[in-house]
Amino acid sequence: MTNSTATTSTPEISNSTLLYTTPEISNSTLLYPTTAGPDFINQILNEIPLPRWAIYAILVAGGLVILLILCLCIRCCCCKKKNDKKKKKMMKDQVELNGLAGASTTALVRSGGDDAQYGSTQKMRGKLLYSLEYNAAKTELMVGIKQAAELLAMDLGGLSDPYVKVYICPSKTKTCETKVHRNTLTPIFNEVFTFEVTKSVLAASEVVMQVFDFNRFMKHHIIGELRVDLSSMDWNHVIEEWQNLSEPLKCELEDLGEICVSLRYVPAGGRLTVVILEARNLRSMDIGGTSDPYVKVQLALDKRKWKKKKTSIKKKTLNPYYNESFTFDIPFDHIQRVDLVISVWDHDAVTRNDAMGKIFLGSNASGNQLHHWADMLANPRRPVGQWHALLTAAQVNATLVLKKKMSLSKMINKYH
Ligand SMILES: [Ca+2]
Ligand SMILES: [Ca+2]
Repeated sequence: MTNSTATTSTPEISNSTLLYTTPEISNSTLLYPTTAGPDFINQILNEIPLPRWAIYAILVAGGLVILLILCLCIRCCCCKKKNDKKKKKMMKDQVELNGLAGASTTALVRSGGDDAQYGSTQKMRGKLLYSLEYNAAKTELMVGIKQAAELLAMDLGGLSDPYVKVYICPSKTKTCETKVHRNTLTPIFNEVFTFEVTKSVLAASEVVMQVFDFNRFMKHHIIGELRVDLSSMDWNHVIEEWQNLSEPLKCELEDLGEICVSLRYVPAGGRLTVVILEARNLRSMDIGGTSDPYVKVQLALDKRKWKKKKTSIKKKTLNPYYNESFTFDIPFDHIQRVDLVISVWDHDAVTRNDAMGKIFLGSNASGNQLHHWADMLANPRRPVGQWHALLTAAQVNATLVLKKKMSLSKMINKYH
């Protein structure tokens, strides 16, 4: 019973209350938004204590601001995409330029991983055709470097940039180099180098011919070498033969370190700018395994000492960074008569400064040094940078014998 009354009474109560209350509530709140939108907005607008025109103006301005922000966002996105594309293109161009490392026009673009030594475990290093001739009357030995073949590839492209270094052992007073032949494994050199050697010294000597791979911004790697014993030669006729290159004797690779130099010549103004950039793997000259290196930049005119400048001293380092620039006035008609001598010295406060290595560039130079000088002349106004392996002062002095400095009065008479 209770159940039935409960069920019957519930609808009544609910009907009476719900039906009665809902219209009232809906009249005031629920029905307005759905059926009378503009009135509702009007009501809101009426509650704002501002004239209508001001409200409309604010709304329009707000809309414009939102539109403007949207436009700006879209533009930013587009610009970013464009910049990304540009960056990618620049990086691609850079990589392409690096690929050309060594081409004189892109000399200042540092080549990162252009070259790499690989295949060094291979037995075949290539072969070299050389000639030997001795002139007893003149006590001169002529070493001809004719050509090489089947050389080992040292660069990533599967090629090498070979040149040959020639010297007589054990005297080693003079080192000669052929020109660099780029991107080839079969270079034809056809160069002859003359060494002054007495017959008795000749009988106790050997000629060393080392084939190197040139790299503009990296260490030059040795491809292979030939050592020919001169003691038992029949000098009655010219010797000419092919021989296979062998692995270089490790103990004889005298490494004095390297120096990076940039050269720039402006013919119109007659100005030569030499920038001593940096050196690396220098020899230690002091106790403690370091040195205090500085670099001397010397100019010679007609093989006579002319002008001289020095970098600062870098204390306790074997890899000094200088980036110091020196400018010399050299008229265009003098430039072919100039030799540029660059030497690295260890500074000592108490004892005499020691020579650590030397090179010279100019039209009298050979190999890499001549190559760099020629590159500078071929690219006027453009700085051309290159690494050079340092030689001993004795080696350089034997090739480039400089006379004493010219007196000022003589110089004035000669050039004015
Ligand atoms: Ca190379
Ligand atoms: Ca020192």
